[in-house]
This record gives sequence, C-alpha cells and structure tokens, in this order.
Amino acid sequence: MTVEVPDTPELRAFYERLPDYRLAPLWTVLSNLITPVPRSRSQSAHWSYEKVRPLIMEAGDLITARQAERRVLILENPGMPGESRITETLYAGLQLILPGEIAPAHRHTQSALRFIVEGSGAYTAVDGEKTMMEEGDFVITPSWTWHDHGNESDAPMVWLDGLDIPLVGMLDASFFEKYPDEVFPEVRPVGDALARYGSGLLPIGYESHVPTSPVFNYPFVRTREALERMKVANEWDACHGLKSKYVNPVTGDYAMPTMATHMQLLPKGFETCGYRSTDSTVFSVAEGHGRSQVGDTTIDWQKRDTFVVPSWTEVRHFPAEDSYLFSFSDRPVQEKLGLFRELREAK
Ligand code: GTQ
Repeated sequence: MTVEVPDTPELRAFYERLPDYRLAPLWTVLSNLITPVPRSRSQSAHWSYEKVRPLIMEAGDLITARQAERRVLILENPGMPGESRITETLYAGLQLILPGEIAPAHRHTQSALRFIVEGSGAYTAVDGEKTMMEEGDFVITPSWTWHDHGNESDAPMVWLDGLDIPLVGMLDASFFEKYPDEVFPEVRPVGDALARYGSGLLPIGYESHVPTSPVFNYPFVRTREALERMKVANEWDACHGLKSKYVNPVTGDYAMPTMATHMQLLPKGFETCGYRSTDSTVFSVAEGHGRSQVGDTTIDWQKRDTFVVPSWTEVRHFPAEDSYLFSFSDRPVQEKLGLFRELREAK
C-alpha cells in the first residue's frame, strides 16, 4: 500500500522553519534515500580508444608529466559529470607517459591499479622496487606506498588508472605526500616481489601486515597462459565464460582491499546469460572485439576500449572473437559490508 505524502500550506510553512534549526523532514525524501533497488546515478558508457587516443597524445604536447604530476584524462561517467568518477565509488583515467619522462614520487591513502593499454617497457616503482610494464599487465600501488612512473622505452605508454578516490573521499580519509626527490631510491631488484610472493611459494616466516597483495604486477603473459590452459577443459560459466579473480597469495582474498580485479576469457561466438550485480563495473578490453548489451545500451567494443556497467544493470556479452576483458569494481567493500548481491538470468 502506498500512502501519498500530503502537501498542505501548513506543512509547507512548517518546512520553511526547519532549516534554521538544521532540521529537515524525512517523509519528503525517504523514498529517494532508501530505494527498493539500486537507482544508480552511473550510466553505461563507452570510451573508444581510437577516439580518445588523439586527445591523450594532444595532452602530451601541451603539458609534461612533471608539470601535471600525473598526465591523465579522467573517464567521467556521463551521469555524474564534473565529479571525477566513473562509478559512484571509483575513479578511472587514462594516463600517458612519454619516452624519457618521469611522473614524480608521491604517496596517498587511495589505492591505485593500472591496467596497461598501450606500450611496452615503462616502469612503475613501488616503495623502491621497479616493475616493467607490458600491455595487459595489472599493476598495483597499495595505499600509502611511494610510487613513481618512468618511461625508459622509445614509445609512449598509456594505461588505465583505477583508484578508490570517491570511496576514500566519502570516508574523509584522504592523505597525500610528495616525496622530496623526483624518484624514490631503488632498494630491491626488478622482479623481486613476483618471484618472492607470486610463484606459488612464500618465504618462511613471511607475515603481511597490510591488506594488499605483496605481488604488485600480475603480468598478462601469465594470466593469459592460465586462461588459455583452462579453456582446454571446455567448461564455461554461462554468465562469465571463464572469469578469474586476481588474488592476494597470502590470504586468497582479492588483490586489493577496496577493488576487485578480474580477467575473463569469452570465446568467439559465446553469448553470455544476463547478469546483474550491485558492483558497478569498469571493463578494459585486453584482447578481441565484440558487443555488450548493458541495459538498453549496446556497446561495440574493440581492444583497448573502456566501458562501464552500472550497478544492477543487466549485462550480456557477445564476443566476435576470443576476447579478454579485464574488469574492476568495489565488490570487496560490498562483500565485507554484507551488501553484495547478484542475479543471474534463469535459463
Ligand atoms: O599515478 O599516482 O590517475 O595519484 C590519479 C591520481 C594516477 C598516480 C591518477 C594519482 C595517480
């Protein structure tokens, strides 16, 4: 039974007196505060790399990485323009680093992920360990770790940044510091973390005191090899094809505390079943091309494109060739708070 909220001159006069007391009536806003299903401000949206790449390169002509600190074009959700967010809780951007450039060392409480879109051989250094980045690699800079980026190759590198900026903002927990020098001193050899923590082995006595994976580069060659090997068994999830989460090898939990990251393989001609979940999800196309139906919106995606699926909006994928989709969302947060829900189309 729905009861209409009355609208009388007496009530209106009453409402006008309330702000002086820093009060407001709940009954005029309740149905917008607590909705029967998520009413996402996010819209489905698609960034064609072919279309945005020229603008990214133009930014490269206009400002240096040093001047900009981070030369990034933010991917703004059209439902929330000017809010520097791709979903309600997450930020995304495309960062460019040109040959010879350095993006100076800093640290912040926001966690960052990078998904490499174009280029080869630039590095991210985390607390003094460099990792060389290749297309399709998933790289982490955990909360409050010093990080700088540099491009020692002879070609531009572009990656997708995913950060929990809106979430941390909502929690009023933002801290930021610049390192006094341009780069943080190199204290460990390249590849140390992956060898030490990402080889199915852990050093005896190792204990982690942070919620983020000690592996901070999950190379695409390894991820791809794993999924190609799994493909042979020909066992597919109807809604996801083959989809695996990146895990923290110490805990088996998500690699990052605030953002879930996954890689999925959708074979040519596969048609996924309808799927919706409460975690608005950002996708980056690592390989292949195809189409996704996101609510009423059809998205034709190519390699290197980004697209976003809002909370509780049904998505179906139609890969036109074997396709690899990287994705990230705030799912770990929702799971820890007991909020995560998903719905698979009954077939
Ligand atoms: O590379 O540290 O896209 O601090 C936004 C803020 C990237 C970074 C972004 C950042 C970074």
